[in-house]
Amino acid sequence: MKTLNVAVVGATGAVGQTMLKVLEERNFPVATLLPLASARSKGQNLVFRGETTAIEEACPEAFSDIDLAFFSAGTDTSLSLAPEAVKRGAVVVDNSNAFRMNPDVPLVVPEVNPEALRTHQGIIANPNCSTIQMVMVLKPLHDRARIKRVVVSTYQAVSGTGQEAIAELRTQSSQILLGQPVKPEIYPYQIAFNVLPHIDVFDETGYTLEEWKMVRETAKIMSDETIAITATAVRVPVMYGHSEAINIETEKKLLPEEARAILAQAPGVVVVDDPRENKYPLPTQAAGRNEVFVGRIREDFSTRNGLNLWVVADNLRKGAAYNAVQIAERLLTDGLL
Ligand code: NAP
Ligand code: 3JN
Repeated sequence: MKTLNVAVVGATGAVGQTMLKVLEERNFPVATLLPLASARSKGQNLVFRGETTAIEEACPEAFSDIDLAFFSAGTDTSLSLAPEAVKRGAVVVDNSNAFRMNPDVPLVVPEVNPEALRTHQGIIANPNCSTIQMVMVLKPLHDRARIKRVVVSTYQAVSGTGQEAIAELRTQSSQILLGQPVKPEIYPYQIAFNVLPHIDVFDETGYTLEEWKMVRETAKIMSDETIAITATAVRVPVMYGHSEAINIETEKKLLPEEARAILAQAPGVVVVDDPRENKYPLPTQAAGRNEVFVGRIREDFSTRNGLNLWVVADNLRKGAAYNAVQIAERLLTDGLL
């Protein structure tokens, strides 16, 4: 089996740390691992497959001997260093928004559009976490009944914002329970015991960039501009696991039991839908898992061909690191790396 020199850029972050775990769990054929981060982390150690490895500062020369680089250090780092890595012969799987809508860059969820990988020119983009878990459920239903419109509201965990936000929720929760004042630093308002209808930046339309990512990325991944999508992205005081309430209208009638049967067959999707037994997907149960969970599948009686669904996934795994490793696995098996 071919083994690869692998770099993880952003190795100290919430996504990067999950990436290392997933690479180990999947027994990915890593010959050598190069953990990269900012100058702040240079010289610190981390453990991969039981071996202590020193973190290096990400710079163009770091990619000289690298075959495959996973990027999870933000858009600016991807914009400046991903082309440098490609120039030096590496294939890049990028977790940021930097290249997602670039027509020359495949935007891939392996269960949905693996064929897009065939045309890659060195960089493959991993979609936004909220998009990934949504298209995992939409695609099989679209193939059967053609989705005309999607209305989605998200309930996104703080781990989507990174390590500092995880710490902020922990600190604020204990401060509030102890009756102490809280000082928001990462979010504009207190996140503990609160709900913020604000993820990423607002634009002149009144929508946030996170909401637009869900709209634009879904059209690209599903190769279909005809599906009307509108999104409201909300941050909730959950550590791990994004949830989504999704309403769809289809061209052909799809009964809840038909949708349930289609989704039960869909790779990477698990149906958890037995309301009489109080069984439905929960972020606490999705955390640490690679699958996308769907339940509360029910008819929308307010329209002719409508369905409501509740979809939950671990945002750091299927929403980021696991999807990225799946892309790399697929590149390997298809001889594209
Ligand atoms: P995080 O926990 O804050 O970690 C940020 C990581 O980036 C750290 O390893 C940090 O290194 C590194 N970094 C920051 N500036 C750098 C620089 N100039 N050069 C090299 N490394 C640098 O954030 P996260 O949650 O892991 O997210 C990281 C990025 O992944 C996000 O900005 C986003 O682009 C992407 N992401 C994608 C999804 C998705 O939906 N697919 C989800 C979450 C995040 P230090 O520790 O040295 O500062
Ligand atoms: O907030 C979340 O739940 C997901 C966050 C994703 C994210 C965070 C910072 C920068 C992204 C992303 O993946 O779109 C980015 C970015 O790359 O723009």
